[in-house]
Amino acid sequence: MRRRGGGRLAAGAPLGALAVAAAVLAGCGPRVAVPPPPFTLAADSLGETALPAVARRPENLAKACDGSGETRWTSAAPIAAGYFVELAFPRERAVSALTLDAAPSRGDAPDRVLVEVSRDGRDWEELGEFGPSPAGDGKTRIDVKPPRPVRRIMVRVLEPAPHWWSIYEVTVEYARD
Ligand SMILES: [Ca+2]
Repeated sequence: MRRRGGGRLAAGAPLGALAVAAAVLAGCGPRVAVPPPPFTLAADSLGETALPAVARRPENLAKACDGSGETRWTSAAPIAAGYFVELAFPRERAVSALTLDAAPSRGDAPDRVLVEVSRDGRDWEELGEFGPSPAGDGKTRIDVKPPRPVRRIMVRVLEPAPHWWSIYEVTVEYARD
């Protein structure tokens, strides 16, 4: 399904605001493991929901991709529908999967997220809805089937929850380079 503008809950983020957020998180990409400099975590308010994820402690978002499974970004507040994180790749990458790891705080994963991908930040394709692993390990794995080239990935919470949202690490898997 393709359409213009990202999100069932909100329109796509303005690029200017995205650039500001990306600048704040500029140190994130190069520290993200192997294969080399894959992405920068970015995010900003889409304006239609009261509390996007990065409105909560954006200064800690880089901890979601600092290579340490012991440091985290967390909302430090109950999850609200519309919270999101966005991955912005410096160039198009063929992504096959990503995992949001909340393992050390297993309850801190959203019950359901809507995932969308885009090659240009304007046209978005809905991958579907995903939830935490049934194994109860605190990991939310998002398979991209079939793998496809993307520059942006939006993960948006669909339902509120009484607990926090924590991401210790984002891991991206690539089909090819
Ligand atoms: Ca971390």
